[in-house]
Formats: sequence, C-alpha cells, structure tokens
Amino acid sequence: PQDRDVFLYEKFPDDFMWGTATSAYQVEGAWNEDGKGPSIWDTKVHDPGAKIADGSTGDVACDSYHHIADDVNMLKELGVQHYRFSISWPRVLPDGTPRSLNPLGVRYYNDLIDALLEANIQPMVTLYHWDLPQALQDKYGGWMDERIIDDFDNYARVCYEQFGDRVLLWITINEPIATTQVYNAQAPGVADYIVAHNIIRAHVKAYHTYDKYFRHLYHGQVGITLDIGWKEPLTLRNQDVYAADRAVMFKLGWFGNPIYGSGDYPEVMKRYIATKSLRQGFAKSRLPVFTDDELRMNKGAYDFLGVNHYTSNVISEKSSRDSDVSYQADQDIEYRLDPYWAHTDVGWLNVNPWGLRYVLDWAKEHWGNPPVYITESGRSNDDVTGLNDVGRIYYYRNYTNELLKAIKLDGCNVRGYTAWSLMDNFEWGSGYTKHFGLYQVDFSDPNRTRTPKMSAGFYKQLVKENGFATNSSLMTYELSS
Ligand code: PNW
Repeated sequence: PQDRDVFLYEKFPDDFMWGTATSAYQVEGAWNEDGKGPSIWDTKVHDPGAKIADGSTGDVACDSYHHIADDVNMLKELGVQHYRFSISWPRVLPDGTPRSLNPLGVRYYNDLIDALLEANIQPMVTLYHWDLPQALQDKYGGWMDERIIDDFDNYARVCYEQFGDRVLLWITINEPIATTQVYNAQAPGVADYIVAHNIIRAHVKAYHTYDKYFRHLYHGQVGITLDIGWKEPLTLRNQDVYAADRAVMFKLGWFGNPIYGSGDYPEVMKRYIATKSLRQGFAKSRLPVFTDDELRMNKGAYDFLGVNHYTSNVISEKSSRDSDVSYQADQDIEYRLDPYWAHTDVGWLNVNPWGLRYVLDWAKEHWGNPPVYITESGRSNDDVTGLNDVGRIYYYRNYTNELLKAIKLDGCNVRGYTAWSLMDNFEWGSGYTKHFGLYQVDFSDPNRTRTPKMSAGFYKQLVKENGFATNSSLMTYELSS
C-alpha cells in the first residue's frame, strides 16, 4: 500500500472491542496458595540455576490473586470493553487432571469473571499461557507426549463447564511457538515439530469439544493466538522476497495453515524440511504428518484468529549448512532489525507500525479473511521513562492507526485490539526489568500499588473516541479528563 505515511482520521466500527491483557503466571502471584499445584514456571524460577535477569520469581508478581478489585478498577478507568487474562491450569487442576479439581482455584476465576461482568467488561480467557502443571511434565514430558492432547482437552472441558456460562471468548493456547522453544534443546529441529504437532492437535480437539458440547448452550467463540511479527524482505530480489514469505510460512503458517488454511502444514515447510532431513540422513522428514482424519478435523477448527503483534523483522536468503539441524536452519533465512525502526529497551522489539497492517493483509489473503482479534500488542518502557511513557503513546497511536487502515482500506475483518499489558508484570526471563504496562506497579510495596502512566490516559481517550478525530493531536492525556 502507498498510504503508509498517511494518518487516517476516522473511527473504528461501532462494535469494535478495546481491551488489555495479562497472563496468570505474570500477574497472579499466590504461587502455592489455596491448593494450587506447581507449574513448570514455578519449578524453573526456583531452580538456583534459573537465568532470570534480576533473579526474581513470579511468587507474588502483581499479587492479582488478592487484588481483583484493583485490577477491575484500572479496567473501568480505561473504559475498555474486554479484559484478556489466562487461567492457571495447575491452580484449577493441581495434578493436571480433573480428578484434582481445586474449588478455591475455581473460586478465584469465578470472582474475577463476576467482577468483570459487574463492570460490563467481557472476559477473554486464555487456557494455556505457558504455565503447564509440573505434574504432567513429570508424568510424560509434557508437550512432547501425545497424552497431553487428552489432558488439555479435559482441562478445557472443565473450564468450559465452570466458566462457559459467562465467558464467551476462549483462546486455547497463547503463542505456541514459545512452547516449542521450551523443548527445543532436547532435540533441535525434531522436538520443535513434535511439540507443535501435539499443540495443534490439542487445540483442534478442545475446539471440537466446545463446538459439540457447549456451543449450543453458550454461543461463545474459540480461537488460538499466534504470534507474528511482519517479515519484510531486505531487497526486492526474488530470493529475498521468497525468503521473507518463507519466514511468515514457518512462523504463522506452521500453526495457522492447519487450522485456518488447508488443514495441513504449508507446502514450503513440508518441502524444505523433507529435503533437508533426507540430506541429513534421517529416514523420513522431521516434520510429522497428519492423518487424513486429522487433516479434516484441523481445517476450520476456529471461530476467530488471535494475533499477537509487536514488531517487524527484515529477512534475507541465507543457505544453512546441513550439519545445522534446527528449526532456524530449516528456513534458510537471516533475520535482522531495520535500523530505521525506533529502538526500545527490549532487544527484539523495534517500532514499525505498518507491520501490523501487512500481517493482517497477509492473513486475509491466505485464509479467506477470518475474524481476527489482536490479542496482544505493545512495548516496554525503560526505568528512566517511568510514568512519562510518551514512546508508548506513539506506539499505540500509530499501530492502531495502521489497524484502522487494515479495516477501512483493506477490508480486514478485525473485531478487537488488546494492549499488552494492563500493568507492568513478571516479563519471563527478564523478570521485572521490562515494563509493558499501561499502569506501573510498585513491586517493592507489599500492596503492589498500581499507578497510571501517561499512556493509560491516551488509551482511555482512544477507547472513548473509538478512533481518531481530526484534532486528535490536541488531545490531553489526563486520566481525569
Ligand atoms: C509475548 N518475540 O511474548 C507473550 O505472550 C507475553 O506473555 C509477553 O509478556 C509479551 O509478549 C512481551 O514480551 C513474546 O521475540 C515474546 O517476537 C517474544 C516475542 C514476541 C512475543
């Protein structure tokens, strides 16, 4: 599109949904309270060899387990229509299976959901945001084993039963690619594909369970959330253009094509991995094969597509050596960041607003314009910036304007946008050193006091206006206004 640099002064559709997101391990705390079982993240952070940047844990985090009212108050202040949070599998099912159902865990989510509905905010619930019950990891190696498919489906069914009368938007799994990376070291270039194969089949099974047993009761929607940055070719030479498309296929297409496309992995993935596997002396391709039944079940197993979008990369062709057996090497590409895109304090995250529009256009072209929710999007700000986070205002203003172009100019079927994150939280390996929140959290204060940043005022204004007025540059970002 030629209109990359034009700012669109228009409104979003009337029923467009604005929200913010968090995930259980990153905000809840209460890691061993009220009967909760340990997750693989509890185990990881308590290991003396854990490589968390500041040596911290999510033991208390934002203490959201004890601060439902504070969390809901922030959402009310922002005026958002939905809140995306995740359910901690081991809080609800401490040993991972329904026979361990923990009523106090269920009560926490009931209380949160009821408080949201009372405030007229729709819950959007992620079932799996990386905190696998340790019990299932110990029992059979977690996502490496097919038994996870039935266990995930049983867990999903428990959640549909307990919360489905009030939760209408369900996300099965957040960013499956991140989970493949957890198991990668066990067998690079092999484990990744096995884990992905199990994740896709687990999603598909849990989708059909909803479809069969719950849809007629509650009329909700089920999707999966995929993480995709835009991949821009380094040059317009054919090999770089193909390389960039291959990068999208390996990342978004890996999980997306089976569910939103043909039912199977992208052809280019099948071809590349098979060719390399044979040259490397494997008896068959390292990429598993779906059965005919699975292909049929995969295709169309969605009500919407969840997209997490943060940043863009520049891609060029680069042949890898056959001795390098890995998911990265399978793609024959090289990644870099365009130096012209504004940097942030997070190394992988540069600011490139139009990447969001290109991702949405890609999904529309390849998968017949499925309904999309942006389920995460945002950036960190450094300690010096603190509450005065003008860089986040720039980010949200321009990313959402590109989203508006995708809807208005390109016809993309996008239903909502969800800012990551409602508040600063435990940023995985970076601990509390990165700050993605619209609200700052004082982690040295036992009350975990939340304070709005300047961007919270901006986001509130954006939600209220549902878009951009001509004089939006004159907006004042006061929460009180
Ligand atoms: C997401 N990347 O992860 C997660 O869903 C959140 O839990 C996390 O806090 C948030 O982004 C911020 O990091 C990502 O390298 C991790 O492109 C890495 C990437 C993207 C998303």
